Amino acid sequence: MKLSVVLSTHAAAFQAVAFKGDFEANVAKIASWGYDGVELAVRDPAMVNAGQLKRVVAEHDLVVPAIGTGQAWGEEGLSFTSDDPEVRDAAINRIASHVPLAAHLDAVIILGLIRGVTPEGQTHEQSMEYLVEAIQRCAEVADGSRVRFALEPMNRYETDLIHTVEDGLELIERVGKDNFGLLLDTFHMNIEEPDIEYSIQMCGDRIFHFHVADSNRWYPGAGHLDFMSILDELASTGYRGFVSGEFMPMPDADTAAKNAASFLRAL
Ligand code: LER
Ligand code: MN
Repeated sequence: MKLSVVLSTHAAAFQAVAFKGDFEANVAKIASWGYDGVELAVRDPAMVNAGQLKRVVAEHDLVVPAIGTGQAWGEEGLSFTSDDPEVRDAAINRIASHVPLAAHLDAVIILGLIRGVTPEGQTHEQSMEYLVEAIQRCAEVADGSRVRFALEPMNRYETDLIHTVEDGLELIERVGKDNFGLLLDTFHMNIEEPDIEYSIQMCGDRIFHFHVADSNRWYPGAGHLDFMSILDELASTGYRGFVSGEFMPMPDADTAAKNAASFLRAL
């Protein structure tokens, strides 16, 4: 099992990003705890130096399995499903601008909060149409490259759009692109999936990335999810990607990341 943890390249407001701040020092610490990779939360690729970033990560024998994009929603309000066409275009262009960075790092591009929420006065179906079109346009930008996109089903308190694997698989059908799949997150699954293991099985080879946090969104081992069973099921789908820690910095970021690595390695 390859392990990574989420690291923000800039200070971020999103609480479940354990590490923010000094990039190089954080990469060194994460490597020292036995991780194989760092998942990067990048608000805007124009703000990062891709070559330097890859060098720092490689110096610590790490790779970047995935790039999170949700800060563009959290901090700038960019959304695939806005009722303002300029905002939708800006969101699509921002995600498209991640493609060269993702190609450089061989990383999956995460589509999480960038899908937005249905605005007042807009129908759910209209949002779904915008969402399908936005993903198709992004996927086309990456045509001919190895870059893939993973949409994350998320719990009902964060968005009204795509809560479960079943919703995600329907969306995959509508989008109709091979480079589009799902990111499953045990925190969201614990809230929304009728049966976590069954949903993992259903998603099968469309699992492009995997987030772990426990039931309380602390590090795995700090709550009541059955990670032995969940990770067994994940392995049985043939998934050979990263299991990536996305949890609260509780009691603090270092303790959380160290405990997550030792708990998951012991399994
Ligand atoms: C992002 O990966 C995530 O899981 C969301 O809960 C962000 O708000
Ligand atoms: Mn997540």
